[in-house]
Parts: sequence; C-alpha cells; structure tokens
Amino acid sequence: MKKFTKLFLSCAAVAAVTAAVATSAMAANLTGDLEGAYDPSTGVLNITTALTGESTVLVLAPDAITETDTTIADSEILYIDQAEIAATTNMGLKGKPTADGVYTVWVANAADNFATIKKATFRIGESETSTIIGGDTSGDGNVNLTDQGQMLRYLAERSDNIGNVGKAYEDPTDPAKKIVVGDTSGDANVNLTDQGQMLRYLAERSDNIGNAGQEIEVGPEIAPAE
Ligand SMILES: [Ca+2]
Ligand SMILES: [Ca+2]
Repeated sequence: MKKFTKLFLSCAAVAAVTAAVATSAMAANLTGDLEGAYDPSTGVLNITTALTGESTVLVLAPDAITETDTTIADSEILYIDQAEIAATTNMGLKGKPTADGVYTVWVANAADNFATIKKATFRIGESETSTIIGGDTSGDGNVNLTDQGQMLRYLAERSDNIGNVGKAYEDPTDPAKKIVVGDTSGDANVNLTDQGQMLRYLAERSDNIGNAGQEIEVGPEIAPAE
C-alpha cells in the first residue's frame, strides 16, 4: 500500500485535473489517456488501459488535488490497488460516488517501472458552460474598436486588468485545451496574429476571420497561475 501511494503522491504536483464533457446522465465516459466509463448506478468503473501485468490504479474524488493543496486524504481515494490487471478491467469505487464533479483516474504499469502514468477523468453531472463572443474583450457582447484597443494595450503592457483580455476558460469540447479571451486565432495565445484578425474583422465583418464575432461555448473559468 505504502509503495504506490508514495509513487502517486510524488506525481500529484504535476497532475492537472481536467474537466470532461458530460455525455449522458447515466454512464460517465473517461476522457484522456484511458478509455472506459463509470456507472454511478453500480459504482463500477470499467477501464481499458492497453496495459497488462502488474499495475497501480488510483481513482480520486473531485478536487482531491488542487493547485494549493496537493495532499490526498484517505476519504478522497475512491480506489487504490496494485495488482495484475487485464487490458480491460472493472473496479468498484469506494462509496459508489454519485456527487457531481470531475473524478481523476491514474494508472501506472510495472513494465516501464511505473515511469509513465496514464491519466483520465470522468465527470458526473453536467459541465457548467457559458458563451462568449470571439474578440469581445470588453464583455459587452459587441466586437468593436474598444476591444481592438484593449488588445493593443494588452500586447503592450501584458496587464491582467485590461478588459477580459487573457482570461482563460476550460474548453468544454477538449479538456486538454483552454479558451482565452482575445485569442481569435484559437491557439490559446493573444498576440499580433489576433490583433491582425481583429483589424480585418472590423473592416470586413466576415464570419471567417478566426473566431472574431462568433459565439464560443466555454467551460468554467481557469484561475490564473500565481
Ligand atoms: Ca466589446
Ligand atoms: Ca491567438
């Protein structure tokens, strides 16, 4: 028990807890390096690891690890085991969790001395989403010279207090990505490319200039790194 607890805890600091998109109110599909699904009605998590042999498996409750708290309480460990596993395996989670949130699954394999940890998440409940307008950095629902001016100031000053420029949200369609206000090109950076697209959009009002002027569905806001 101690050995793999320590192994996983040593990796806790670098583990990003990511959000998955809710696909149904019933089974919750895994998103990430592992395939599978969790069934809240039975408490069984089925995962396809593409791994065989001795492996460690850890399933954590939502918010078990945050940027400010990387310690894991016993009550936050829903499953932990080190055993021979098949490529596809079922595990019963402690407490048959049904609370809304994003749960984290980690699997490491003895074949590479536990060097590689496969990570995935599943979500119970709906992901909270809202809508922003591409290029609308002021947040008033319009894309105009005010927004373009805010982006110019942001590029000059890199301040976090110029409208919403640089504010980041989870991408509800892909937990590995984020959506950044002012990033019209969609590469998660705000730079001169976006500024150029804004100028073109203001001149042409075309729907095909990056995401400028388009409605974008976003997940929860991502807190800025300290
Ligand atoms: Ca605006
Ligand atoms: Ca960009």
